[in-house]
Amino acid sequence: MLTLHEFSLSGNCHKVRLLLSLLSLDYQSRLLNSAEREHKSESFLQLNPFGQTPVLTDGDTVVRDSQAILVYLARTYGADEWFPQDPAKMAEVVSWLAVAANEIARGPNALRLHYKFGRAINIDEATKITTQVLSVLNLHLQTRHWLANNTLTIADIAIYPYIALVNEGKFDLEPYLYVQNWMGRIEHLTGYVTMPGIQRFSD
Ligand SMILES: N[C@@H](CCC(=O)N[C@@H](CS)C(=O)NCC(=O)O)C(=O)O
Repeated sequence: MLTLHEFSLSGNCHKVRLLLSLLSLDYQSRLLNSAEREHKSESFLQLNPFGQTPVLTDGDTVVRDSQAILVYLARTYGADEWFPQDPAKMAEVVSWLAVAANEIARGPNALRLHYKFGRAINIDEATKITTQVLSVLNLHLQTRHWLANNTLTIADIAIYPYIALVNEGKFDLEPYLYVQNWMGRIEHLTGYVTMPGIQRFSD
């Protein structure tokens, strides 16, 4: 049985929920109590010594980190396209997973952590990174439907949640038309699931 150890308001957890749903996989949710700092408890640190969600368990297999979980689910349960074995195609997907772990985390995610949850951050720096990553995404998506390999992959799933939640970070997506169109395409996928705070661009 798949178990997702998660926070309900986490975009990193949401990307896993989204892929689980798109792949029609049954799983149980194990919601952690952040107020009681359950993610820093002895038992949870056994699963992830960094004390962070999401963690996925699949029988005896334990996978921490949202990007790693997407890779695991795609290769174990999905069609090859989700995370292709062809080296060049795989590298293209990984290049976007790296953006999710770096620029998205330091930009859109940081702004939301500040404005929604009160985290102290460098607002100018996070705004600059967010503006840059959205400009790159918008240009990239001007001539493409999906981020990598001209098909839906875990790159799209890894990048989507914190872009769709960036309005909670007081950042306006209005100038980024091609990003909006891409978000609309994701919202139309069979099995798409949303979460509180997500801004939708489909009708
Ligand atoms: N690189 C990790 C980041 C995970 C992360 O920052 N998780 C947050 C929730 S979105 C968390 O558990 N924060 C609690 C903490 O760091 O103490 C991933 O992508 O899974």
